[in-house]
Amino acid sequence: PAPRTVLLTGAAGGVGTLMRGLLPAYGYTLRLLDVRPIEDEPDTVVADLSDRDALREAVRGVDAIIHLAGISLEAPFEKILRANIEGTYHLYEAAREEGVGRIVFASSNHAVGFTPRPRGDDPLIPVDTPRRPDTFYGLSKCFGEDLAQLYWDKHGLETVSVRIGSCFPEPTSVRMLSVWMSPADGARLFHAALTAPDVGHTVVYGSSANTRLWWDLSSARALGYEPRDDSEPYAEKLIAAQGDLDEETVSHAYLGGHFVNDPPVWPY
Ligand code: NAI
Ligand code: 15L
Repeated sequence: PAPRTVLLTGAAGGVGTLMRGLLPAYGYTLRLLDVRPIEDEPDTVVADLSDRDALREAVRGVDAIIHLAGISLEAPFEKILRANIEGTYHLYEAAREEGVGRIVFASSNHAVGFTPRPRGDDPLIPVDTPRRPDTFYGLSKCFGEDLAQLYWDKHGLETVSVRIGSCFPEPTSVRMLSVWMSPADGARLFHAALTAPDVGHTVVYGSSANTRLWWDLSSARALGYEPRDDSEPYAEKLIAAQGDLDEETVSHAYLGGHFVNDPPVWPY
């Protein structure tokens, strides 16, 4: 049966807030979890990913989990270790113990951020390109994908790992013209990831059908995802303001953009 009750971790964050607005229209009842309380959402489980008892209670009875919680930028290794590596492990253990069948894991393009971006007629980057994290943050997403594979092979817990590009209301940089995932397409992709049959552990890129796309969306489309948005209408204005990507600038050379040399740092 299609999942109906879904635990959304990281529900107070940017993507979590967007998905709280969009996913109920697909028929889901959302249970929310975050270390930060959410205004007007009194039923949020306010808990840290290190709190195994709280996680176990939060996952009890849900059909699936969308796991967004964690540090979403670069940070000292010890912080990444606690929130993203140990935290994701604790969530998977809670899901296994409570018999949850599927997790949609918010991986990131930064798991492959040191992959040179395609230029000219280069082929799109496939989903099985060797992982080349650009930060400790990206490294933690590599760990999450491997953890997901282990829990599928060993415990039959399914995961779709979504290497999200940039999920924001609008693209705000020239790089984002290639990697943008509109919120509406994000909801379409999460819905496909929750409902496609027999996913085992599947890795997909998460973006809209951008004219300037860098990676191959075929594994996402195989889940039934049909993106409807394209960043191209934003191109002229962004390029006029920022200049086009060039051949010399390091932060223009790789999928991960400025994460390779000047990553934004987690402020907490
Ligand atoms: P965000 O930083 O806005 O939200 C993350 C949320 O997780 C926050 O509300 C935070 O309070 C919560 N959190 C952090 N540590 C926690 C802990 N130890 N226990 C419980 N909750 C904790 O990030 P955003 O942009 O919403 O991203 C969501 C997820 O998607 C993240 O895992 C991020 O790495 C991933 N992602 C996001 C992209 C984007 O374009 N926004 C791109 C690629 C990946
Ligand atoms: C990410 O993984 C970050 O969580 C998000 O804040 C954006 O910076 C995004 O990647 C990106 O690559 O633009």
